[in-house]
Amino acid sequence: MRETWRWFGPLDAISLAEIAQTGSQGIVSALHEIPYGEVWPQDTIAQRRALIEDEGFTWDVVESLPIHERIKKGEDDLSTLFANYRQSMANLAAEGVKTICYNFMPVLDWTRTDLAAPVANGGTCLRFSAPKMAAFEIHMLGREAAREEYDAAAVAAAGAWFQASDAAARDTLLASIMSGLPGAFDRYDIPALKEMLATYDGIGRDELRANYKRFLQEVIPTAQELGMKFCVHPDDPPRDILGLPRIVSDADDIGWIMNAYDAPENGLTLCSGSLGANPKNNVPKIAQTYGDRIHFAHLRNVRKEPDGSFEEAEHLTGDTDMVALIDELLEAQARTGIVIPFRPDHGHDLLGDKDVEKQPGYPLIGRLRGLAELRGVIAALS
Ligand code: DNO
Repeated sequence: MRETWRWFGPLDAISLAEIAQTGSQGIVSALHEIPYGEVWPQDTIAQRRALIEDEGFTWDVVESLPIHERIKKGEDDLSTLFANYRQSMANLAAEGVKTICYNFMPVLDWTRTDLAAPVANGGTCLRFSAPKMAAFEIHMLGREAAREEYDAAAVAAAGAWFQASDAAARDTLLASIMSGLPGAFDRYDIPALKEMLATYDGIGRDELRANYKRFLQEVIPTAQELGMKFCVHPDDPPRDILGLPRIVSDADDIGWIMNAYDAPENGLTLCSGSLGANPKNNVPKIAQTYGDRIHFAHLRNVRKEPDGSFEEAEHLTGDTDMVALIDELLEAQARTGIVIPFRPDHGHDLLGDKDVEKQPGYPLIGRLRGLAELRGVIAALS
């Protein structure tokens, strides 16, 4: 397996020189500054690539080449957006960057309610509290239907949290929920989020799947011509939120996607943290079933709670058997002969991490600790 590290580009608080000290060989990056739906120019890609290669790395994976909301909503005339997407693919391929990670989550990317929940030995982690998310949906957005969508204990706790909260606590919750949106994407306030959600009225699971299939039909043939690999990132959390359907959450969903365009270029980003937060998922089993279509792996762990909450655990603790999972990924590699790039996904904020202004979930020391542990497992199993 090839060690990679996510670098958000020149604005990342963590420099490539620092990343070099982690021992990673590859970089995962994206042109976050370009608004969704626009073409990524080849010269801008070339500049990013030069920065990466000048420090001795290779640019292994694009994460993400984002999909415009209009595509997810399946609007009538999407020809310009699809053409732009294919042009960005061609420009990336011309620069030798051929693996594309993307997601198909409507409106929000990964969602957490707490960005700095304390962990036992002093660091902090990212946390999804079902009561707080329910409080946000029911009491801050006024989405009464959410009462039926959360565990009864979580709904009761949501009311109590909301009653006890002040404006600052509610603002912090909104900011935490919005912080999964990377780069150039606008953050929403409550009215703007309501407006955005309303544009999804009438789009259920079947409609979203149809729109996703249409996207695959538009881009996978181009990926085949260009020798590129696509790998969808699972939903995080892997459940419906905000009344929006989510269709990349479990093994059945993955099976549907792989069949929707049955070609090796239509693959999966095996994100153990996202998939591991759904109690239905056996992550090593998913890796075993779809191993030949896994083009990229995000390795981290979560600890689930009965009310639907979860928090990010250390890489080797938590609910997913990381050793069994890595064993499956190594098996897949042995079968296909193709090396799978992976990155230590989020880490805890440890030691000096708290003093650095960085992307939530992406501290230097916490991820370095995760990488070192994963590296040990890989070495032992190899
Ligand atoms: C979170 C990440 C996601 C991921 C996108 C891929 O830290 O794993 O934001 O990059 O969902 O499109």
